[in-house]
Amino acid sequence: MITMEDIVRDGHPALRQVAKEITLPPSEEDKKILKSMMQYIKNSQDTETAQKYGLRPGIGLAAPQINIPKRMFAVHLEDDADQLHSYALVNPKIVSHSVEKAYLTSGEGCLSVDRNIPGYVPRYSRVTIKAFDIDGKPVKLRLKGLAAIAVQHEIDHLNGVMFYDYINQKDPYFEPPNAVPLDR
Ligand code: K1U
Ligand code: NI
Repeated sequence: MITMEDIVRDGHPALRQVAKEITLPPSEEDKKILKSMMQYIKNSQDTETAQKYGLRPGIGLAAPQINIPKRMFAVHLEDDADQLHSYALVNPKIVSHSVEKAYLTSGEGCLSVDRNIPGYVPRYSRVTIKAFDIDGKPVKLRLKGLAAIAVQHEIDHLNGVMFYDYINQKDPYFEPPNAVPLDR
């Protein structure tokens, strides 16, 4: 079971590396890791389990965050329309995106960052993702809102990019041009 002790923190080199593509179909070992990543997120969203094991709640987790330099991540969240987005994906690629951008008015957090970093993080409003599921089957997703933002945050982890890289240093609450605010 993954706990906070397995999650590397800001400053660890694993968070700044470009992760490697996974050989398809995913090996039993890679499947086991990806399943345990999804289980972490589910456990962290369960108040009792999170408290019992000291898990910080999250909506996503990428393999580099547990010091595994491979291109896979899990996302598990309910959007504002109460739609569940639960994805465990391998070798994801953003194949197209909107011109319009979006940002969470509450900013973003990260399980690998132990402090609050204020500011707007501009993301694409809508993305189309091509990836493979845990069994190696191709998947195509069209996402918007929080799900689109979470998936971009996780794909960034696969490329060694952190959410705060996008925050305007001079004015963290500078409204990004052509971007719509999203309340969570
Ligand atoms: O990748 C990570 O570090 C997880 C991170 C993902 C994320 C945060 C904010 C915007 C997009 C993606 C988190 O899950 S931080 C915790 C969080 O945002 C949250 C936790 C519980 C309920 C709701 C949100
Ligand atoms: Ni993160």
